[in-house]
Amino acid sequence: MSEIHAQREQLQELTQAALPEIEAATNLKDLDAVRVKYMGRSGLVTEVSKVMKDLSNEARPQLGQLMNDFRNSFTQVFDAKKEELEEAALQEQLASEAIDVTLPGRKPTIGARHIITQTMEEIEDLFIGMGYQIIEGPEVELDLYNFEMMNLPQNHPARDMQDSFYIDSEVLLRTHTSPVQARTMLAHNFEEGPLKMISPGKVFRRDNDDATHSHQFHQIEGLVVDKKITLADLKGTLLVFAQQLFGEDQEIRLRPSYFPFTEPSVEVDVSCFNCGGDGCSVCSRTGWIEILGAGIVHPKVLEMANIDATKYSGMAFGLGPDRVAMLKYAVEDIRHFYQNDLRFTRQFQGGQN
Ligand code: FA5
Repeated sequence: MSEIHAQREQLQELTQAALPEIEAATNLKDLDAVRVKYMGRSGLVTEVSKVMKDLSNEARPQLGQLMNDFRNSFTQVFDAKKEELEEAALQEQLASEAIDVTLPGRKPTIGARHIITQTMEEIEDLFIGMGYQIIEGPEVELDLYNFEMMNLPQNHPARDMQDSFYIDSEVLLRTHTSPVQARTMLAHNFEEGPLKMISPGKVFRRDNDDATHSHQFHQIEGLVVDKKITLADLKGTLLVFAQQLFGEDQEIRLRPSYFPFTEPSVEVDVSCFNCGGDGCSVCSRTGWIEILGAGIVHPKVLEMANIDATKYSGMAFGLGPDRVAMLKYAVEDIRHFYQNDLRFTRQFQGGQN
């Protein structure tokens, strides 16, 4: 009897057992378990090969050949089955991930520009059309620009009207956009032409919040410095502004007022959008609503910015776009703008993103 008779029989039995097991596997995991069982490092075929070291030189290659034959037939059937199961798994995955192209799409949520932003951009466009440039200034500002250079020295009583949030004794959150006037005047070269700018941005005051006051709100500063600027230029400009924003029939009214940085100073009212001037609850029965402060730039302010006040004069205004938006869209409480209530903000989407 041959030296490797037992191994030959074992391998035949393994072949007869392994091939049906491969065929019976229904998924890749079970199939791999069959491979490990027969061909793994401590699998059944390795067991058979353990006698190899005790065999004669003639028998050793013979057993090697038999084992190769087993491996070849195992691998052939195994690979075919693996391919078949992989294809089936792929088909299953494709079927489960199928996209129904006839389903309606999911609409992405698209935000829109806030109504205050829209209002400010409308005002900016209007002044750009009149030849103004837009200049922005810092929200954290020096006392020097916010007050001193606006002719509001330390301990000036008018500082009380703009109580602020101080960072330290020199630095504060700006209380108005007027400091941009000082910064721009200092930087302007009049040999290149007159100065015409607006400056939109956020301002902060230690005001108690109510229907028309917020501790953080917006202003748009306007400043023109040239030769022979008068109150007539200011009135004409503000009338164009009011009529473009609120309608051709809009009238404006200038009332004497006081700001330390303008002389004379005025408060500007527009006729009430709600009653057209007859008097109603929106305008406290006066027919008018205040939207901005303005005036002729005080000569001291020009001089502090190194501008010769005997040669040049200026007009300035500071308007509140929050109040403008309240008037334009009949919003009865300024706090609505800042509460992020989607039922409110969605009313102003108007297709503008
Ligand atoms: C000023 O702030 C001046 N700097 C405006 C100015 C500029 C005058 C240039 C002359 C020349 P006043 O404090 O009045 O002025 O504010 C201007 C506008 O800001 C007001 O008409 C109003 O529309 C708005 N405003 C003021 N306080 C608040 C507040 N707490 N909440 C919302 N809007 C406000």
